[in-house]
Amino acid sequence: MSSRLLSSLSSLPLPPSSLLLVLLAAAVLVFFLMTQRLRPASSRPGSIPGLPRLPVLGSLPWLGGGLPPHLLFTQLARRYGSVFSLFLGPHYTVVVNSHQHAREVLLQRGRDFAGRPSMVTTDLLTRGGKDIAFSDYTPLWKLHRRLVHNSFTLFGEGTSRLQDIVLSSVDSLCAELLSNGRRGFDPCPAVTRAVTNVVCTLVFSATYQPGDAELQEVIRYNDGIVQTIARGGLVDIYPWMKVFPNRCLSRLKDCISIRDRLLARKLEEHKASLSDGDPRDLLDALLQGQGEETMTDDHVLMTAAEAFGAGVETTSTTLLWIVAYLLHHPEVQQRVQKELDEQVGSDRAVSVSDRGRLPYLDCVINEGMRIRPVSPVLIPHTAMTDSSIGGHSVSRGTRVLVNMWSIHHDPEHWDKPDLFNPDRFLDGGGRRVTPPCFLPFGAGPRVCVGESLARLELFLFLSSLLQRMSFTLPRGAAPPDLQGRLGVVLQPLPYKVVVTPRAG
Ligand code: PLO
Repeated sequence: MSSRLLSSLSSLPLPPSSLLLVLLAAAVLVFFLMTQRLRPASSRPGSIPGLPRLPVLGSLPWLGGGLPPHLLFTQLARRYGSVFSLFLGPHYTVVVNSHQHAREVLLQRGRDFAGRPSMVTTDLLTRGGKDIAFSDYTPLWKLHRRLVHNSFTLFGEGTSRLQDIVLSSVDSLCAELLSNGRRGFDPCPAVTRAVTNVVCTLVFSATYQPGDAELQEVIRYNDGIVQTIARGGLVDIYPWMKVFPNRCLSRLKDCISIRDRLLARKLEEHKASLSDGDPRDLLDALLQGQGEETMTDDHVLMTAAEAFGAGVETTSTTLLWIVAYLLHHPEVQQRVQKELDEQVGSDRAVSVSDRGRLPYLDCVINEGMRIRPVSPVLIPHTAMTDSSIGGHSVSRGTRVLVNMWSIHHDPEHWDKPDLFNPDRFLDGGGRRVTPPCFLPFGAGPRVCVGESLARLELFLFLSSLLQRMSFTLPRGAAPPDLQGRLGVVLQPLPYKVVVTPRAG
């Protein structure tokens, strides 16, 4: 989240009234400057080296320059060391850039650092933390998370539910992609629609035809949240700014109320037709598991909304990154297709049980998530007790940012980290290996609750697509830009493909 806080700082999208306030703050600051010397972020002996800071603004003036946060932090780590500190406005924040320290924060002392800071935009999104991803660590959260996890297993591995849903959606996705003929087109809308459809079926049993009005509404409000939650930046650092008119914040509120109307309708429909039998979808499973006092309707709704949002944004983005890399590396695409031809053939659909036989495809998915992690800086953690990182003491309330980007591009652990090379996930004997510095879903108590569902979905989508079609560049077109754009997730810039059916 705070990736976006920072990225928005370079452009300072402020309404005039806030601008006035910032100017005032700047005046106060000049006064302080004249009376005080710059202090580094933390000047106690043994403490974490860090950026300088000013009153009110903290280290923000040193974070400009237009680089997105994951790259900026990677650069700062070269200067200050792999663990460094800074002040985001008034908030003392430690940035962790190596996998050893990330493991300390996420795993070894995972409980100490399992808290979440409260932020204006995410509090709005989640009705004050009644979700899983952004909510603080409490006994109720643990219970809630366990329930969600159990509900997910009803659809994931060991069942054919997800497979049936993905495969029926892939059919229409293939038809849609192939309908473009030899013309180059942007695959993003079709892929997003297909993934949205799968997630809607999973969460509320809704399946939509292309062009369905409700589906369009869902896509539109989700898009609005993605764009605004990525821009409310300063409000999340200085919560008092929410009292000033803010275009992004009001758009976010509008989208949230559209979402809420839709969700409330789904909830009522589900409650009216709920039975004790097998849950039809995630919403049923949550309602059935709802203990009277603890899990309120708000919790159920926020969980469903979040499962939906996370499911759509992360999966579609990962698929689009992988396709972008396949356009750069046609030899990788051919090798995946060769594996598919040998292990599955073209007469039947790929199934979950083929996964063990398709190691190279798995490596391609892993390499996609390594080289372009959808969450290059994980959602901020906070220290719930006094603790330590790398032998430095860290006091309660400290915010901790884990820079997954620098961990996934660390040249000490990855040979040529900028090269897309799925073979790095195979050992000499062709067996799959998972290096310790590969953590695309985070780790520990806050690890992504949808990890196995996500892996399964990526596998089913990608295998079915590559079994039936090939992706190539339009004639004369340059291969896709791989820099990406950081919003709520790291997305590829739009690019064009030509899709050709495979024989068989
Ligand atoms: C995406 C837009 C939705 O409308 C709301 C939503 C819920 C959960 C968020 C997701 C958004 C973006 C990706 C996030 C996910 C929770 C975990 C995931 C942040 C904002 C990542 C990548 O950490």
